[in-house]
Formats: sequence, structure tokens, C-alpha cells
Amino acid sequence: MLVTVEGGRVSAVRGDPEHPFTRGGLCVKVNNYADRVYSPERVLYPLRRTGVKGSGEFKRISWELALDEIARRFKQIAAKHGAQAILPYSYLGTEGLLNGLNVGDAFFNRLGASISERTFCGSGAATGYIMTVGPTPGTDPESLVHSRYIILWASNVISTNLHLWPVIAEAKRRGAKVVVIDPIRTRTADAADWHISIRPATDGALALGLINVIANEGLIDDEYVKRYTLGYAELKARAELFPPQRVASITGIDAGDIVRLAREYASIQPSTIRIGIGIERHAGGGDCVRAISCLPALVGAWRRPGGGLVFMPNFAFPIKHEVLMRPDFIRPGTRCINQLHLGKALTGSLELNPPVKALFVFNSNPLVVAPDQNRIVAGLSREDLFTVVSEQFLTDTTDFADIVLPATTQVEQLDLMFSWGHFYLTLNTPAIAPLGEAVPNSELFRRLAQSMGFTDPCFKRTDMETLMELVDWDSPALAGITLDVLKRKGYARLKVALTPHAEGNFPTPSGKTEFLSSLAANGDFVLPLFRQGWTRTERGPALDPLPRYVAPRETPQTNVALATHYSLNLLSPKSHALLNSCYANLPRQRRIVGNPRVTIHPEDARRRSVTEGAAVRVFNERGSFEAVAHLSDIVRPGVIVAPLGYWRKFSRSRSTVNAANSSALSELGNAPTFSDNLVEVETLMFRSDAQSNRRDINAAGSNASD
Ligand SMILES: Nc1nc2c(c(=O)[nH]1)N[C@H]1C(S)=C(S)[C@@H](COP(=O)(O)OP(=O)(O)OC[C@H]3O[C@@H](n4cnc5c(=O)[nH]c(N)nc54)[C@H](O)[C@@H]3O)O[C@H]1N2
Ligand SMILES: Nc1nc2c(c(=O)[nH]1)N[C@H]1C(S)=C(S)[C@@H](COP(=O)(O)OP(=O)(O)OC[C@H]3O[C@@H](n4cnc5c(=O)[nH]c(N)nc54)[C@H](O)[C@@H]3O)O[C@H]1N2
Ligand SMILES: [Mo]
Repeated sequence: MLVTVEGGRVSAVRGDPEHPFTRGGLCVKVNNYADRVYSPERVLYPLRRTGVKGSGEFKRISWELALDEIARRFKQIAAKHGAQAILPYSYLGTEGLLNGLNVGDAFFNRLGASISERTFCGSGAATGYIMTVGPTPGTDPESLVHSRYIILWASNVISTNLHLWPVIAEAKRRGAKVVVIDPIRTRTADAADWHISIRPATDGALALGLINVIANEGLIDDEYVKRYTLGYAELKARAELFPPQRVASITGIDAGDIVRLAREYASIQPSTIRIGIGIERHAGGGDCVRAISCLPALVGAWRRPGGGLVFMPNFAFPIKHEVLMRPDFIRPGTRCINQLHLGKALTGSLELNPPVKALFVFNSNPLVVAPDQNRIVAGLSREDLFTVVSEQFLTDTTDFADIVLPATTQVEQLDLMFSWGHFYLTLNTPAIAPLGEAVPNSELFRRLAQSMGFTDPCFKRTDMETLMELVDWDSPALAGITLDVLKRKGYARLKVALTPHAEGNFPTPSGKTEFLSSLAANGDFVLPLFRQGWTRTERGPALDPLPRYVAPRETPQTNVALATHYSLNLLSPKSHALLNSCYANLPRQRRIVGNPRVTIHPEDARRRSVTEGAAVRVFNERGSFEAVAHLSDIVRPGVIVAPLGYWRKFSRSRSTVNAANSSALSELGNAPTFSDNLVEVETLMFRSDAQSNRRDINAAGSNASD
């Protein structure tokens, strides 16, 4: 992003036309970023609560007072209950290496606080991926132009990975076939050659079914399998349990289509699979990715440029995460509380000893993004809970804070950006000075450390010092790349191989694609969780050495008893114009997104007498939210969609889709199970003021320009 500054003020932002990957394109979320920076609603000064919890009423206080109060309360709580009564909570408000996922780790580890287990995004899928192919950056997204067969598996590229689309479109022009596997005909599915509509949470069966056909029809690359894989015979035997007919009955996909997909994928080379995050959001998400990760090796897709898997380019960035994480500060035996369990942790359902007495939130808006929303509301309403939130805006979460601290935006802070979607390391230089008294997260933790009396050198480092320490500048991936290069150009492409696995070289214990996982089998299993931030390993019970199909917990097919009350599968993918819950308060994005809406298949709507534009309540035993019904066959019968991102305080029901979502974790990697839940829909008896003709362009799959 190029920022134009006039008279000390950002006057415009635009994409960098010379950037090889983003090509000058900015998405609808950030192409008016100056409006976010200068929004009259920015939090620019520390605030203290004046109203009841949830009221969002505050008065300005000084930083000094705010820090004094936080330090005093933290010390009191630590003395009375132990420091583990303090729970940090953060996610990806910014993805910057300095101010992002790990910026608070050293502070909270030093404090002895509970560890917040961060498994919102990719933990289940990445666990399955690492078990099979290791932590490899995989196929270069840019090399997809060479691909002749591209499967976008649970990935709504046009909305969530916009800059990859031109690469795919170019491959298409060169003759590639693009297949989308998704229960929704998304705008990406609309633009593809073939949309395969699958029952939610059944992809693991499909992947094993593809292996079945590929193995039985002799479509494997014998030589590649022999030299660079482990456990083919065992995998084949496992896949025997998944013949196309059986897979068809599980997934709702026509058996002929399953066979055709397998044949095309195997024979049209190079083929690539882009794995999306939607894939992991159910009980068996991680295992499903294990099975998918077997596929490229089976058919020898890794041999050629453009073949393989696009999933974790971030593994290419040579970052020393421990510099920020400081695992050496963790006191032995410190407990871990999974972030998806926030509601339970705050309301006593986890029987925590000590109970959580203080919550410190930054880079996150849990009231919108975390499941089990009603419990979170109840927990945050506790008078005896001391809550601090560092934010740019007064969100649903800050409404419950005792103290709010002002945070800078991306144009006001120094940072170094890695990526989940390409191989460019980017230096984010501040364009303007911080507005008001806002501070970057790095400075926030320097100040907190000082207030707590922590004198360790890491709490005194400048941002530039941290940045220099954080990067492994000697890594071959950075050959020729220095800070000066980054300063001059803004970004630099990592040195990565075009065909990293043409000859095996997988970063697994055996160096091969492990159909038969040695990590799982040895009983001394090492679980690569995204816990303390980046992959941290942990011993767990031995797992099935082979990928298996774990049936979803809440579907009409797998939970008949529950389905007699709630018979629709609710999906809550990303909104096109929002970034998780970010931008949902800004006028332009709100106009584009419109009001909360739920898309339902016309047949399901008819059975419930739900009509187009009707105000409906979506509910189950966990909770409910209201939305405007949109009838469309872009969703499979039995599936409804309500995208993530709307804020509670703008909804009539003061609840959003995560009120109905479960905090149950997936079997591998403790991932969320947002796609594994049953709900029911009923028409409200009055016209909701949420009614509107505007469409959420993601849910409606429209190609309306924005
Ligand atoms: N516009 C926009 N872009 C974003 C974000 C955003 O909020 N908005 N968020 C960013 C973040 S944090 C992430 S993690 C990425 C995620 O980007 P994606 O991986 O694209 O994630 P989602 O949109 O959640 O889900 C993708 C698709 O998976 C489908 N899906 C859901 N359940 C299943 C299932 O069981 N099987 C199959 N086959 N498909 C399923 C959904 O219908 C959806 O179309 O996007 C990033 N980019
Ligand atoms: N139902 C459902 N729930 C989901 C998902 C889903 O698909 N469906 N997706 C999940 C996924 S993949 C993810 S990644 C999570 C995302 O979860 P979060 O990372 O919590 O989501 P955001 O809405 O991006 O919230 C970030 C907050 O940080 C603030 N912020 C931004 N920059 C800064 C900064 O520099 N400093 C500080 N202090 N604050 C800042 C923003 O204003 C925003 O309020 O949500 C998860 N929740
Ligand atoms: Mo995410």
C-alpha cells in the first residue's frame, strides 16, 4: 500500500502498481483506509468506564492513570489469586510481526499469566498438513499460472484472497480448469469452470474417495510414490473403505462426479489444490487436510512448476518467533485456556482454579469473532472481572471494558509483514505520527512492563531493534535482502524454490510425504499447535497413523436426534467487505454489506414459510440471532449462510452468528467447529428494522462491483 501524505495528513492510499503480486490492487476493505485512520470514532485517548458494563460509556483519563490502575489491579489479583487469574486475549488485528500475534507474549509470560491458546485460524488444518508434508511453504502461489488443473477447496478466493485471482484467471486463459468445492456457490464458484457442492464437514470422505479412485484406477505416479512417500500400501487399504458410492452418500456429491474429479485431477498435470480455512471448521477438519495433503504426492503433482499445494506460504519467512514469544519466561505448569472457550472460562463452566479475574484484550474483538457469544456476554458482564481492551475503535468488546487503551493503525506504526498468501517480506514504515495518544502494541507493552517493574532488556528494545533481532537475516531465503533493500523498495521477494518437492525433500521426519505419519505413530506424538503464537510442540496421545474420516458432530445425517429440533447446517464464512469483524462500523463498508442476512435454499424456506426479505430468527440451544432472509439456490438444501463480521450493537437482536456457534474443538489442533452446527430458522412475527433490500454480496454470491 502506498500512502500519500500532505501536510502531515494521509490524503490517499493506493496499491503499488509495481508490486508483482498485488499489481496495484487494494481490496474493498482497505482502499479507503484513510477513512479508518481519521474516523471520528477512533479511540485516541485512554478511557475509563463510567456506565454499567456493556453500556460503552467512558470518560477520558491520562495514560499515567490508566497504567497505574492496570498495574495496581494486576498486582492485587496476582497477590490474592495468583497471576494465572489474569488471561491475555489477542489475535490478528494486525498481522505485523512486531505488533501482531506475539507482541504481548513476553509480557504475559513474565507476569505468569494464563496462556491463551490461539487456535482460531489454521491450527487444525496446519496440524494435518504438517503431519503429512511438514511445515513446507508449498507451491508458490504465483506459479499457479503454470497449473493446468486448480482445485479451490473451501477457499473463496475472490473475496478472501483477491490477489490470487488474477493468477488463477491467467492460468484459466492458458487452458487450466478451475474447480471449486464448497457448499455455497460463492462468487469464486461462479467464476470457476466446475462447482462441486458438498455437504458441510464431509470433505475428509471426499479426499479419501479421491485416493480410492486414483489408487484403484492405476492413476498414481508410481515412481514418485515409491521414492518420495511413506505408507502407500496402508493408505490404499484405508481408502478401500471409501468407494465412490459410499462417499456419494456421505458428501451428497454424485458418484460419477467423484470419479471424474479424481481422474481429471490425477491426469491433468500439473495440478494444484488451494486449501481454504473453511475446510477445518468441523470435528474432523485436521484429518481431512491430512488426506488432502496426500493427493499431490500420489499423482506426482509436485514434480512440475504450478503443481502441489497452496496453503502455508508463511512457512517460508525466516522469523525467530521466540524473540517475541519468550517461552523461557513461562513458569512450568502454567495453564492454557483455549480462546474459543472464553465464554466458559469467564462463567465458571471450566472450573478454573484460580478463576479468571482479569482479561486483557488486544488485536481482537472476541464478542464478535468467538463462538458461544451469550456466555461471553455473561462473562464480560461480571462486576468482579477487570477488563482492559486496547483498540482503535469502540467495538462490542470494548463496551464491556473497565479501561480502553488507544491503538495506532497501520499507517502510524513501524512493522514487518510476512504473508499467508505470497512470498514477499514487506516493511511497513509509518507514514504519519500517531494520532492523539494512540500507541503501537509494541509501545503498549513497553509501558505496561515498566509499570509492572519488569526490567528485562526485551522490554526496553526499540521497534527497530526488535525487528533486527526477529529476522534470521542469514537465512538463504533472505540472500541479498537487507534492511536497506526493504527501506528502498518496501518489499522483497524471498528466495524460494519453484518446485520445492520435485525430488521429495519434505520437512517431515522421513523427508517424504508421510501417508503413514511418523509424528502420529510413535506414541511420542508432537502436536504442532499454534498455541503461544507460532507452532509450539506438545506431547499428546498417539494418533491414528493414517488419515481417517471423522464424521461431523452436528449434521442431519450424523445427529438424527438433534436434527429433529434443528435441521439446518449454519455456515459463517468471511464477508466480502469486512476483515473478520474489522470495518463493520465504517460507513462505506456497512453500506456495501447491508444488514445481517441469512441465505437459505428456497425449498428449506418454503417448508418453514419463510419468504424473501422476511425477518427471521436463527436459533439453537446455544443462542440465536436475527437476520433478513434471502432465498437462493447458491446454498445447498439443508445449509444456510450468515457471514461473520456484523457487530452485536448494530443488530436488533444484539447478537450475531457466533451466538449460535459452538465452542467445541476439532479433534486435531483444537480448531473451531464453525461449520459443524445445526440451527433452525423461524419467521419473526413483526417486520424487523433490520429489513433492507441490500444484499451481503458475499452471501448472495453477486458480482456487484464494489
Ligand atoms: N474479504 C475477506 N477476506 C478475508 C477475511 C475476511 O474476513 N474477509 N479474513 C481473512 C482470514 S482471517 C482468513 S483465515 C482467510 C480465510 O479465507 P477462506 O479460506 O476463503 O475462508 P472462509 O471464507 O471462512 O471459507 C471459505 C469457504 O469455505 C466454505 N466452507 C465452509 N465450510 C465448509 C466445508 O465444510 N467444506 C467445504 N468444502 N467448504 C466449506 C465456505 O462456504 C466459504 O466459501 O480470509 C482472509 N481474508
Ligand atoms: N463464525 C465465525 N467466526 C470466526 C471465523 C469464521 O469464519 N466464522 N473466523 C475466525 C478466524 S479465521 C479468525 S482469524 C478470527 C479473527 O479474529 P480477530 O483477529 O479477533 O478479528 P478482527 O475482527 O480482525 O479483530 C481484530 C480487532 O483488532 C483491532 N486492531 C486492529 N489493529 C490493531 C492494532 O494494531 N492494535 C490493537 N490493539 N488493535 C488492533 C481491530 O480494530 C479489531 O477490532 O475470527 C475467527 N472467528
Ligand atoms: Mo483467519
